[in-house]
Amino acid sequence: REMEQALREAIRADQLRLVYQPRYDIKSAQVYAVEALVRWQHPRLGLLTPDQFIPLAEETGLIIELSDWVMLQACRAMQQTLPELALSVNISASEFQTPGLVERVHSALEQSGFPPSRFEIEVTENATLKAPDIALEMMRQLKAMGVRFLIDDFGTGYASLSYLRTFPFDGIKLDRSFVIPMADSESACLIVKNMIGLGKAYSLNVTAEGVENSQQQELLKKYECDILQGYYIGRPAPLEQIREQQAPAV
Ligand code: G
Ligand code: G
Ligand code: MN
Ligand code: NA
Repeated sequence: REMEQALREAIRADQLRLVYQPRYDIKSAQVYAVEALVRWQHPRLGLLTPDQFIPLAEETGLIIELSDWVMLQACRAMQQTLPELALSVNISASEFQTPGLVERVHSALEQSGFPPSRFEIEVTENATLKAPDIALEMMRQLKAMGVRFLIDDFGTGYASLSYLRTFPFDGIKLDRSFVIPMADSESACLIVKNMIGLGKAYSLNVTAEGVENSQQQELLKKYECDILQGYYIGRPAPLEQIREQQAPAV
């Protein structure tokens, strides 16, 4: 419980940090959006990654405060630094099914002046399992504001295909475990090609995660993937660094 108290304080004492990873649009040949990823600059333990504290935040309910901080911070920083790009944030499955998310998102957007039409929420396939009615109603309300929803880590969860019809998702992000083996496996290529086709058949925007080299990039272009994300495109970094990379080369 010591860690719980420490996390509670971290949120208030400004120990959380955000890094951002670019998402590159193939058609326009430009970075289209960034994904915000949280870190904890712990005074004794150093920089902690989400897997070291998000589970605790979920168990203790602190995830609500943490997410509010992430959403407001990311929206404000984007408005100041890269106002032309879209922004995606991760919302935990447990949080997705709690009432109040609509108001909380609305509040972050309003306080920062960030346009809802450039705001995207990433959730895993399991996010609607426990309370599908709450999830569906919440999605409808946020979509009416212009917010978009993406399925994160697509292909690794419990979703059936009917799921894609039931919930009004706008896009899928193919999990990197499918993308990484593409360079040396024909069957991996065939699977990714068909996952992209499946996404298209449901009119979903398709992001490939884990793009680590030019081979994967070329194949994904050939398969008409929409958006690329991964170390080859850009590593998660502070927003100022992303902006510098965005500047035209001279
Ligand atoms: O940031 P990293 O590259 O280590 O991401 C690890 C995991 O942590 C990813 O699955 C990502 O979805 C999750 N994650 C990153 N930032 C947040 C956040 O702000 N909220 C939640 N709920 N999960 C996050
Ligand atoms: O689950 P989510 O997609 O939100 O996870 C984001 C995580 O993926 C972060 O931990 C980030 O550092 C990591 N990541 C981003 N790009 C790559 C990549 O090209 N290869 C690998 N192995 N991990 C990546
Ligand atoms: Mn994500
Ligand atoms: Na992912």
